[in-house]
Amino acid sequence: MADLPPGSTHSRIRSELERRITGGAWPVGTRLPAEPVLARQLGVSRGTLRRALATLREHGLVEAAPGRGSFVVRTVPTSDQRRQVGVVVPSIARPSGASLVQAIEDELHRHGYSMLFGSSGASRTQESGRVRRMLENGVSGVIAYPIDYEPDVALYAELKASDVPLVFIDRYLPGFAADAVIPDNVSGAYEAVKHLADIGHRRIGFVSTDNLATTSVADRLQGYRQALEAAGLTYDDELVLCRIPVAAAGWELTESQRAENSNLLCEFISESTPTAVFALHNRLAFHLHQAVATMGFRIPDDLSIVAFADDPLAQTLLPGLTVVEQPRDRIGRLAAQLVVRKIQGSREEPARYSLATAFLVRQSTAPPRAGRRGRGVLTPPRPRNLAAEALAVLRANDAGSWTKPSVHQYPHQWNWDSALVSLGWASVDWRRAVREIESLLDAQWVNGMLPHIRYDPRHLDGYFPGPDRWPNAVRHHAPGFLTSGISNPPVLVTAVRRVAERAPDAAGRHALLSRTFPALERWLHYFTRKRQLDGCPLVSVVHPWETGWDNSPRWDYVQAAGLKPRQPFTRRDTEHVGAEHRPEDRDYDAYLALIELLDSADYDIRGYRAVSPFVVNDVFFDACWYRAATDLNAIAQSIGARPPFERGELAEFAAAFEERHWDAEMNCYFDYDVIAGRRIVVPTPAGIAATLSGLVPRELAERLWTSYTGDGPDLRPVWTVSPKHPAFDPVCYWRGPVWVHLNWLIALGLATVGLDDEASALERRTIALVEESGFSEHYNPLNGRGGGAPRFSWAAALVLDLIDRNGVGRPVQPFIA
Ligand code: 9WN
Repeated sequence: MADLPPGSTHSRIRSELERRITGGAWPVGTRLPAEPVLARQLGVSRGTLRRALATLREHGLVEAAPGRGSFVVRTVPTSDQRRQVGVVVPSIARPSGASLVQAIEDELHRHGYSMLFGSSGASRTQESGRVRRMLENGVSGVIAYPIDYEPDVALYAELKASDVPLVFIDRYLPGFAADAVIPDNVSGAYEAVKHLADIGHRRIGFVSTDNLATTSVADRLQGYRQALEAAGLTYDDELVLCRIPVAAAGWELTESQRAENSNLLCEFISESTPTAVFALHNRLAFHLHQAVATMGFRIPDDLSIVAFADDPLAQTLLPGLTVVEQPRDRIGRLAAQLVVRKIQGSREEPARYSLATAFLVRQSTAPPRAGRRGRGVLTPPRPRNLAAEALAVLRANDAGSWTKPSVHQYPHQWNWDSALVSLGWASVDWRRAVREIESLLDAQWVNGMLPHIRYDPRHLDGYFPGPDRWPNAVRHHAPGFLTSGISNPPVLVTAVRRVAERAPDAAGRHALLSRTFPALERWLHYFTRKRQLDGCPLVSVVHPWETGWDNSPRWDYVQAAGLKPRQPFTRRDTEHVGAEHRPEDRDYDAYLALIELLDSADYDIRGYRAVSPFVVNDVFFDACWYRAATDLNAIAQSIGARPPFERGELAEFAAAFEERHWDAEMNCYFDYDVIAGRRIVVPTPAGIAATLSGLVPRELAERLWTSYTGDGPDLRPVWTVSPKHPAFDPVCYWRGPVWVHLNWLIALGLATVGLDDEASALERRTIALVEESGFSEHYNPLNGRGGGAPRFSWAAALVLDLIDRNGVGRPVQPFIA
């Protein structure tokens, strides 16, 4: 006998026959076996079989032709006979969705209906695909939980036009007349925020996802505003964080989504200083709870949290969360009743049913602690966990084996950024630091050059200029890479030496040094062999981007020459960062024109020099090179290799450094314009960073430092242009702002010449600046405010390094040979 479904014998036989028909085993036109045969096959009496066949005839599936037997006439029962309702929600995997669907299914069943379920994911195509398939399958009505962002209004309009009963749950589509069953979001949020105000909170934050057009989100925001108003509090944009993508607010997050959330939330709490927060839902409350724990905050002592509860799971994870409870069961049941009523012919006008929520006060809310009310009083209640915040930044920017300087602004691997970032990784994950270094070396050119950008093919649209602007670069490196055609200050060698010092054991240290040594040697030799002109041993730098100090006034003379590139271009760098923080268009004209000249000369220094106005001996670059050479000699010694730079060669370099960079009249080190044969006399800390080389005597270094910092006794050090210089601009990039990595390098330089107190004071002030303003690309030296791209990797990495060395107070160890 066939394997029959459970139930009464007659209904089991009916289901089995129906399965054969709807499942395709008996297509339309099939003649059913004669009754005695079929009854025998199924192991039932002819009477039972007849009753089952009668039901199939009623449902229009089978017809009897007198004298010829029974035939299949259709494979899908007509909709009113099928008694099925389609239910589409974004995901059944969300616990909140599951309980709603459960309530709907129960209620439909009570009315003699079954449920056809579909999940729309977060996609409009999936949403309409699921609903259309349900209609094809003959559902008589639809209950829909529309997707976030842009639900398919046209699809729902079609349903209405074809008179398919439709009920929305959880949210509604503004301006679209259909039944909707929702929680009373406005009153629920109102009650929660009023509770916070009633117990004394004045700085109440709102933390939400970024789908503000979704009615449930908009309504909760409205309730928040109304409660503030009722409590006599002013709505303040600063206290509202609505930037978390819906996909990043669930339970199943990637490591980088988790880090990005944590970062955003920590930044919000430390910068906007709320004493209490209303969270859009309890998954966000959970993320917030975790994020503030990394800052050393306790709930509710340091921060009260209340959330709209749409997910029972959070209760088990966060015992004691004060919540607005959603009447999920009632929402599901009412939606099912409404759709059934409509299917059965009710002509009621569409209406919105807002079901009352319940407010449950548990342990996550308490009156604000004395001294924590209002801005200014609150620097975080207990020491901020700056290291955890820094690590969250690194994790958010982590691309696997290398780190983006900042997610949106710089989506590729940059040379000196990655080098310094490896120091941050070394303090938390040594192997990750090694990967950072090795991935950088992988892109080395055949001639030894280490490019300033290694492009990530997945993000070519995200940054200008891309590899197409360096067309001849492909001839110089291994296939499969995309790189720029210039290099960067060689701080990597120093970084490798420091990372090696942190190795967990001697074998690891030796392996790292001996693996990287040949590539580092080839790179430093590239500068002396392929970048020397006129017998001078100093490095000929060919592009402002190569110096890393792009629009420093040190290079203004090139931009003033009015260079224009041949190919037109569109800048992308001001899409995420204000134009006031960035170079000007004429700077970009010069940058692109220089690239064209360099690429046409196939990256040959002599060919380029013949056509370009820009070839410099950059004092900062040369200091980095000299330091790198001495560090590499020390590395060689430690692995038993021959030191690559002989005394004589170093002495010649040192003499040229003195001759070209020292300006006796101005008493400072400056850059040298190789084309014009003159010094570029612009006072910037590049002259102080000359100390990195180890070539500057202590007394002189002290004078340089005192004189430079003396220009701005009340400013935050180290401004990248003297405030006394006409080009000084406190917010524009390399024309005044403070940079964490530069401070770090200058502190290293000061320590190198023995100015330990100055070095550690600078490190302390650098940490204080980051504590004050977060991990920015750069900072205004007048007020400390962050500028440029946010959540910047080298700021985070070097703060980690400083903290790890207990650097607050202890200077970086210079260890120069
Ligand atoms: C061009 C990545 C880099 C830094 C540079 C900084 C800036 C790039 C740009 O960002 O330069 O290389 O597009 O502005 O000037 O020092 O390495 O952080």
